[in-house]
Amino acid sequence: MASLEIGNTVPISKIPENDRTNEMRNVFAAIHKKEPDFYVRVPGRVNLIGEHIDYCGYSVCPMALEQDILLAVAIDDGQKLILHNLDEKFDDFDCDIKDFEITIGEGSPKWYQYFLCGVRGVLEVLPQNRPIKGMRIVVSGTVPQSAGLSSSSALVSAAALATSHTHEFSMSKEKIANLCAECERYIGTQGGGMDQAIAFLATEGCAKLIEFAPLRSTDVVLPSGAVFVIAHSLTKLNKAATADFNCRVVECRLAAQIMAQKLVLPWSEIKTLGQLQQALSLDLDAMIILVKEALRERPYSKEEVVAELRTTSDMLDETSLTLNTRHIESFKLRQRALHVFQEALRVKKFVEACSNCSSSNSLKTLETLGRLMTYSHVSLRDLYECSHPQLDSLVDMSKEYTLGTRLTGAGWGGCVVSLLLPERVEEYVEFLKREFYKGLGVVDGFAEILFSTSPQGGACIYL
Ligand code: ADP
Ligand code: NG1
Ligand code: MG
Repeated sequence: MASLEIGNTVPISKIPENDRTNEMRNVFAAIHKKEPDFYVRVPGRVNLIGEHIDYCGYSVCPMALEQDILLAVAIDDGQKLILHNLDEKFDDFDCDIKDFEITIGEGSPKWYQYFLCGVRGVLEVLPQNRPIKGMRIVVSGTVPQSAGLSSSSALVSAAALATSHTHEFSMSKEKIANLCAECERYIGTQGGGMDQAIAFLATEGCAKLIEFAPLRSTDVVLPSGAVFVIAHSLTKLNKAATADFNCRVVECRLAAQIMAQKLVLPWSEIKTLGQLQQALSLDLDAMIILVKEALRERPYSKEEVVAELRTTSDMLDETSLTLNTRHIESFKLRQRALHVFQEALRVKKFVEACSNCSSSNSLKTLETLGRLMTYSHVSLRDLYECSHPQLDSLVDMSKEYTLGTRLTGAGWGGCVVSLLLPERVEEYVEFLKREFYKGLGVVDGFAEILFSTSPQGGACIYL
């Protein structure tokens, strides 16, 4: 479909007519007695390789999914934000758009709090004299939730895009992606920005190498015979409901800071392993050797970290920990840092293999990519400890049919992504239905939990 793209901003095109958009229009009309003014679409993503390294400053290689968050939006002069979700498990919500709090308590945040993160992010950067407008919104989401396919960022980013379009405040894709990465942190997780970046910067037909600080994206053309299949382990984790995610962010930070201290660098200025590498001007192989020399295998107690850094517990809370990780007493540093540097190397090799691929070496290339994906999973399971027995079981069962399989997204449940040759897809899917899902009592509804996928485009606005 022809689209109007001004510079590097989110494209605007005509709303596609299909059952879903018709349902949204009808529900919207039934509730609000009028048509939406515009729609916003933001996709979920599958990360092919580069897991848990974006928040350390390292590049990742995701692609956008067909599954997305779609919003129908009408601008509301009454300055109210009124939300309705087509999924009945999500309650209606409304508030004054100029006066709301995002207070995150125990357990999973409420769904609308993700939405409010995106609204807040844009309102914070609106020019002072811009009148604030309300929005009436109907939400339809098809990204599996808490499954590592980035439903949270699709929702936060859709909310931000709706708010910016309502206020005629257009930003470059990079700017709004960075803004969404920042404002999703109001939910409590200290993510790195991969999800919001691919949500805005994806283009149909290729995966992306996403680099950070400054945010950049480069096409990664996948070998022509590559098919990616996503399989849900039927376990889930809401990443903001526990301290697991932030604990890993903090372990990487402490690893960087203790290594910095040992090398007589100003450790409190170093927040990520990437910053440490930059300060040392070493390559990734040298960083791996350094980790093995500087950090021991046995976990560090908080007391030991404090002693290594010649600081106090209160100071450590301030410089290095998040609110929800201050109670943690044991940190694995060597394992987490090794995963990060080795995974960063795997991303480089994955992208290099794709760019060196030609018709004469495409099978060899696919085997290389699959091997890198499998090694990535082993590292996430053993060094990073963010897998789940059901993910591991899916990975093990997939070996016979796929070139490589790994957990995707943050883990602790959720989905695996497999690389396959086209001729093996059907038998693999049938095998999983029979040998994995049937044993768990699932015999239908596979469209949402077991599907092949190809790289889709990024966020857009429909009129
Ligand atoms: P993910 O791996 O999918 O990003 P998260 O734990 O980060 O998982 O976020 C999942 C949360 O995002 C859900 O519990 C819900 O609050 C919110 N969410 C995602 N999709 C939707 C949707 N379609 N409607 C409402 N809330 C959603
Ligand atoms: P998911 O699993 O989609 O919530 C999270 C982070 C990413 C990245 C991956 C692990 C957020 C919003 N997303 O994704 O930044 O760190 O885990 O590679 O925090
Ligand atoms: Mg998420």
